[in-house]
Order: sequence, then structure tokens, then C-alpha cells
Amino acid sequence: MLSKKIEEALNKQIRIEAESSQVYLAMACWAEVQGFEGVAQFMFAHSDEERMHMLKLVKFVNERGGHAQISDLAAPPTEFGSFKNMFETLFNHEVMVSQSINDLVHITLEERDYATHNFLQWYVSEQIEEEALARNILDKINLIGDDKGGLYLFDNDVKQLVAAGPDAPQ
Ligand code: OFO
Repeated sequence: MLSKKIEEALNKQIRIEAESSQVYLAMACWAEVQGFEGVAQFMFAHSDEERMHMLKLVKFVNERGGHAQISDLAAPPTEFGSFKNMFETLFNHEVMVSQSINDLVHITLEERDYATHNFLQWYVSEQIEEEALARNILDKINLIGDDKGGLYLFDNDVKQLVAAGPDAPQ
């Protein structure tokens, strides 16, 4: 059984994951209309992953005697200025999500809710991977700068990354 405090904190995280999915969907659209197919595919896949993160929390809350709240979401930006700027936004967003997961883990320890603590370990590991991936991509973008040819190759690279990943679109 979840305490009210844990239920509220998990519901807050449900909203964060849902908003993350929206942010990456907006990034996918921004990249797609500019013809960057690889980056768009990457962002569409990432958006789906965030929805999966959200659903996993929803199921957990409901199964543990709580009630998952599906709330309205903040609208993401529609313009991202440049790829560098967009991937910086993505990286900073993931750092914010990691912080939020850490806060949540902290609350479970305060409340002595070891079941939720255990459940959240999956998110802790996931955030390590997501931050590393975002940092990796950002490093590449920083090397390329505004070079058009470089961006074209980068887009192809990212396409390979999606194709190789577990959530690769068919
Ligand atoms: Fe990319 O964050 Fe979910 O957990």
C-alpha cells in the first residue's frame, strides 16, 4: 500500500514522464520538417520510450492501491533554434528528470517504502544511460558546429543509432 506522500510523488513523476514524451515529440516534428530523418526517428523513438516510462509508473501506482493521475500537460516549445540547442535542451531535461528520480528515491527511504524504492531502481539505471547517450550526442554536435555536411552525416549516424537500439522503429 502506498502512503499518500509516495502516491503524490509518483503522480508528479507520471506527469514529468508524460511531459518528457511531449517534449521529444515536438523535437521529432521540428527535425522532421527540416528533413533530418535520422534525428526525427531518434526523437519519435525517445518519445515512445518516455510514454513507456510513464505507463510503468501508472501501472505500479494502481497496483499498489493508489490512483494514477492523468493530468493536463505543459505545452512543449515548437522551435528549437539549432540542433546544438535542441540536444542541449534534451540533455538538461534528462538531468532534471534524474534529479526528480533521486528526490523520489529519497522520499521512499524517508517513508521506509522499500517496495517503491526497489521499483525505482530501474529508473535510476535508465537515467544513467539516458544522460550518457545525450552527452555523447552533444559531444558530436559540438564537434560539427554549423557545418551542413557534418550535420548530414550526423543525421545518418543517429539513424544507425535508432536502428541498432532496442526500440528501433520497424
Ligand atoms: Fe528520459 O526520462 Fe524517463 O525516466
